[in-house]
Amino acid sequence: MSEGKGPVTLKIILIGNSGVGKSSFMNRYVNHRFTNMYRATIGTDFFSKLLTVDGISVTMQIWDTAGTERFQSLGTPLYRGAHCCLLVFDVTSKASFLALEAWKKEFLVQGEPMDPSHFPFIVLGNKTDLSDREVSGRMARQWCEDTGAEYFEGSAKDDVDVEKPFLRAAQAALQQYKKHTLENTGHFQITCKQPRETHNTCEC
Ligand SMILES: Nc1nc2c(ncn2[C@@H]2O[C@H](COP(=O)(O)OP(=O)(O)OP(=O)(O)O)[C@@H](O)[C@H]2O)c(=O)[nH]1
Ligand SMILES: [Mg+2]
Repeated sequence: MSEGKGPVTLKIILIGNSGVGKSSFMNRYVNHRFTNMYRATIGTDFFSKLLTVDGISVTMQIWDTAGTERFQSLGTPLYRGAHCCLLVFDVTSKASFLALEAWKKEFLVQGEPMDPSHFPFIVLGNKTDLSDREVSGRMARQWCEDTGAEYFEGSAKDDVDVEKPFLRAAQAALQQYKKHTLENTGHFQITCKQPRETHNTCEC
C-alpha cells in the first residue's frame, strides 16, 4: 500500500456468501462482461482500475474473495489494509442477507482497521433482475441505517447500477486513505498530473 507522496492505491474488498455474484459484479464493472456460468472463486483475484476521484488520480484495487467457507481461511490476511469493504448479498436469498452481520464482524476481527466504528462499509444487493425477491430494499436500508453502512442495489446480469457502488466505494476509500496517511505521517499529499507538484487537494 503506498501512502504519502506518490500514486494513491485504494484497496477495496468484496465479501459475502458464495454465489451472491461478487465476481460477476466486479467482472461487469471492470471488463463489461457477464456469464450465467458459475465458477466459484478459489482464493482471491484482484483487478486494478484507474480513475479520478474528487480530482485525484487513483488506482482502485478491487479484491474479489471466495464466499465458500473452505476457502475463507485464505481470505483473512487480505482483509488487512483495505480502505473500504463491500458486503455483497443476493436479493433473492434472505440467508445471504442475514449472513452480512457475520461477514462484517469477521472483516473487523481479521482486517483490524484503525477506528473500526468509522470504517466504511458499503452494502450491495445484487440480482435485482430476478422476480423472486426475498429481501426488500426497505429491509436492506434499515439494516444499513442501524449498522452505519451505505446501501446500493443492482444487477450484474442486466448491467443496472453497477458503477455507482464502486464509485462510492472509491470515494469512501479515499477518505479512509487520507485519514490513515494523516494519522501516520501528519500530512496528506498526493502527486498530481502536473510534474513534480504535490498538493493536498488537486484541481489539475
Ligand atoms: N440473475 C442473475 N444472476 C447473477 C447475477 N450476478 C451473478 N449471477 C449468477 O450467480 C452465480 C454466482 O455468481 P458469482 O459471481 O460466481 O458469485 P460469487 O459471489 O463470486 O461466488 P463465490 O466465488 O463462490 O464466492 C453465477 O451463475 C452468475 O451467473 C445477477 O445480477 N443476476
Ligand atoms: Mg466469485
